[in-house]
Amino acid sequence: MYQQLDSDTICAISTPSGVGGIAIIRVSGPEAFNIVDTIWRGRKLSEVTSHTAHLGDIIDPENEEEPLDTAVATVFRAPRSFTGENVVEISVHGSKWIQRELLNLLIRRGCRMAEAGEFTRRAFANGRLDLAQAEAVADVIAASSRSAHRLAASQMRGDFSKHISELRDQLIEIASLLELELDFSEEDVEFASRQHLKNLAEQLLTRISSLVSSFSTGSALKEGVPVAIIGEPNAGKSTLLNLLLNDNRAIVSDIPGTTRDTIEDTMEIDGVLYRFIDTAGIRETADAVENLGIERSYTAISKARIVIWLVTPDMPQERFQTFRKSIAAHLPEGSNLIVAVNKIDTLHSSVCNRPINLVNGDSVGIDSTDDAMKDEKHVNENFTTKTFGVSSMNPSFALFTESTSTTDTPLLYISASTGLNISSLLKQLHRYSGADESGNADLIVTNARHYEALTHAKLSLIRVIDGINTGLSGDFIAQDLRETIHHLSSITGTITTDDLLKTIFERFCIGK
Ligand SMILES: Nc1nc2c(ncn2[C@@H]2O[C@H](COP(=O)(O)OP(=O)(O)OP(=O)(O)O)[C@@H](O)[C@H]2O)c(=O)[nH]1
Ligand SMILES: [Mg+2]
Repeated sequence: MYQQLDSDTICAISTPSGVGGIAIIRVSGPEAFNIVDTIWRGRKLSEVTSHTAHLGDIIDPENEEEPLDTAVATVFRAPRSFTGENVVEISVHGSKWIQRELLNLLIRRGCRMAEAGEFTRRAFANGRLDLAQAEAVADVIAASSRSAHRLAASQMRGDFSKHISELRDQLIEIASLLELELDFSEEDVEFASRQHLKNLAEQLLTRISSLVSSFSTGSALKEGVPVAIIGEPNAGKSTLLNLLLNDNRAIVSDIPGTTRDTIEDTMEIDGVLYRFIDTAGIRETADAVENLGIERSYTAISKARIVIWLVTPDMPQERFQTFRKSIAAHLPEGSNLIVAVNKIDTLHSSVCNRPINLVNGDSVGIDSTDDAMKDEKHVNENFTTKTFGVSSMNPSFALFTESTSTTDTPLLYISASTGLNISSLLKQLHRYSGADESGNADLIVTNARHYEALTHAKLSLIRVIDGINTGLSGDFIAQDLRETIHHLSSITGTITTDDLLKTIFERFCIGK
C-alpha cells in the first residue's frame, strides 16, 4: 500500500469531519503544486515562494463558470514542510459539500486519497521526524490536559528521542569497548576492564529502569489519573464525586447502598486530567446485586493510582481497622491512599456552619475564639486520636502497620457537601498525580510501545551484567548488548519493519 510512497501525490481533509467555519484539505507530494494549479484561479502556486498564503478561487475545469469556493492556499516547498514534500493546504468554507467536491476534484486531477496517518508516515520516511516524534503527533492531537500536552509536545520536539539516542550511543560505546577487548584478548592488552564495562552497564540499567517505571505516571497523565473514591455506604462518596466533577453526575441519598455500580467521569483540575470513579459502598450484605457492585469497588481500588477512602466521624474503631486491612489487601503497588474524614461540618453544629481550624488543611476561615478552639480539640481528640490512633500533631498514620511498608497516609478533614477543605484534598491529589515530575518530560514514558521496548532492553541489559559477573564469554555478552541496542533503536525507528510502521500509523486518522 505504501510502495509508491514518493511518487504519489496524496490528499485528505485534515480538519474534523462535519461542518465547521473552515475546513483544511491537505495535498502532499511531488505534483502537489501542479495538480492544485489546474483547479486554482489566482497566483500560480508552482511559482510562489514557500511559506506564503494566497487567496483564490477553486475552479472545476469542466465548469469554469461556477467557482466551487473562494479559498486560501498555503504553500510549503519540499523539503521545508511537515511531510518533507511539496505541500498545499487549502482552507475552504467548511461545508461538507465543498469539502467532498474539492476532494473529488483533486482526485480527478491525479491525487490519491491519503491512507490513515500517511502524512505523518511520509514525514518519518523523509526524515522530518523520528518514529517517537511521529507517534507524539497523535498524542499532541489527543492531549486533553496541560500535563498530557506537555509530555506529548516535549516528545514531539524530540526531547525523549534525544534521551533514548544518548542511552543508545553509550551502549554502542560499551559494545565497542567489548569488541576491542575481544580483538586483543590474545595479546593481553586491556582496553577496558570488565569492571569498567560492568559499571557502565549498571549506570545505564539504572536509567533504563527509571524510564520503565515512569510509565505508570506517564500513562496516567496521558489517559487520566484513575482516582477511586471508596468507603462505607453513606460516607458521602457520590457527594464528593459530584463536587469534584462540578456536576450532579451520581445520585446522592441518605439511604445506604444508593450507588450500586461504579460511575466514572473525567475532570481536568490544575492541569491534570483525573478519572474519578465513584464506587458502591463496601459493607457486609446479603443482597446479590449489591455484592456484585462491591466486587467492582474492589476492582476499582486495584486499578487506581490514587484511592480516596472516605470515613465518617462516627465510624467505630474496630470497623475502621477491619476496613483498613481489606483496603491494604487490594491497593496496588505504587498507588497512593488518602484517608478523608467527611461530614466534618456536622461536628460543630452547635456553632452552626462556622468553619473550624482544621488539623491539616488550609486555614479555611480560621476562628480563634474559645469555641473554635474547643471544636478543634474535639475534632482532634475524637477522630484523630481515638479512631485512627494517631497524634493530632502529626495527622498521618502508617496504613500498613502489619506489613513492612511504612507509608504514611495523610488524614484530611473535609465536607463533601459544603466543600470545606476540598482545596487540601485537591493539593494532595495533585501531589500524588505525578504531574510535578512531568517537568522532566524527556524522562517520562507515555507510549506503551516504548514501554515494551524499554522493558525488553532492561531484561537484555540485566543479562549483559549477569554475563560479566559470571565471566561469560565476550561473544555472548556482545549478543545481549546488541539486543539491548536493537530495542532502544526500535523506539526512535533507527531500526524498523514495515509491519511495525503499519501498526503505528493505522491508528492515526486519515488527514494526519
Ligand atoms: N452533613 C453532611 N452530609 C453529607 C456530606 N457528604 C454527604 N452527605 C450526606 O450523606 C448522605 C450520603 O451521601 P452519598 O454521597 O449518597 O453517600 P455514598 O457514600 O455515595 O453512599 P452509597 O452510594 O450508599 O455508598 C447524603 O444524605 C448526603 O447529603 C457532608 O460533608 N456533610
Ligand atoms: Mg453513592
